[in-house]
Amino acid sequence: MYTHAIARLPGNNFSDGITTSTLGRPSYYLILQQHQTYRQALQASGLEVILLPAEPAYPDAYFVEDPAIVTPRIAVITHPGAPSRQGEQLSIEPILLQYRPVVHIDPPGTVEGGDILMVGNHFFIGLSDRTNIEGAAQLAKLLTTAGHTSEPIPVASGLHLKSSVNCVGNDTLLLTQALADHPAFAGYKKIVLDPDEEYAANTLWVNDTLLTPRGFPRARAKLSQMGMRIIELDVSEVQKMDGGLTCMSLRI
Ligand code: CIR
Repeated sequence: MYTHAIARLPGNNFSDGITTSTLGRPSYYLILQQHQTYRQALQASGLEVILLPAEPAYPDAYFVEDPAIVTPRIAVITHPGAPSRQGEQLSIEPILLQYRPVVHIDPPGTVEGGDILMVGNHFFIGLSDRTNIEGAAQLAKLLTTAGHTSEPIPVASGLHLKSSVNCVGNDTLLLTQALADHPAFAGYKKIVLDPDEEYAANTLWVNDTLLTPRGFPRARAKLSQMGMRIIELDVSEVQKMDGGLTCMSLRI
């Protein structure tokens, strides 16, 4: 069971962050509201939320999932692959030191937490524009030392691995059609998303609750088979910045 979540307020320059989206200019007023509702959903899922102040030098820093990876045994401080995000990890480290032994990814290795999918004791390490082979190799070694297993998997579409696949409990993966037949996921139960609802792949499982983006009714209906409480959240402004529900917290 998770007990805590680290989150960070979006800054008023959050729209200067990296995005490939064509959904329009995001609203600061709305993202603050959406972030607050997200924190309330984490609290309703049983977590104490540790809220960090915005980091004006890093407009993407509220996507706290990327500069660190927390496992039940260790916290890995990453070296993010996006140059504008390198440095976000510095203010996360002192907080994680209170909860886990901390280890590091060092350059030229790059890793972003959005590429790291934990399923029980096993970790899928997405190889993407943000997570390179050197970073993945460093991470695999750190995970092995901590008693975890891992394997690399290429990210063929989307920003990060977890843009397309997440674990929603009970050895079940919620994933896109493109990943449904991937041999790496052969041993798992699967919920496959409709092509026009792929954004819902970024659903966050927290204890006995699933936090899922609002506006994807067929995904929601499929998720109901998990027998968990489902909280739908409007993350329209987060999506405009290429982010989603998993990205905005580190669960501990
Ligand atoms: C970026 O491009 O780095 C941010 N605008 C979005 C990061 C989203 N993070 C995630 O999926 N873990």
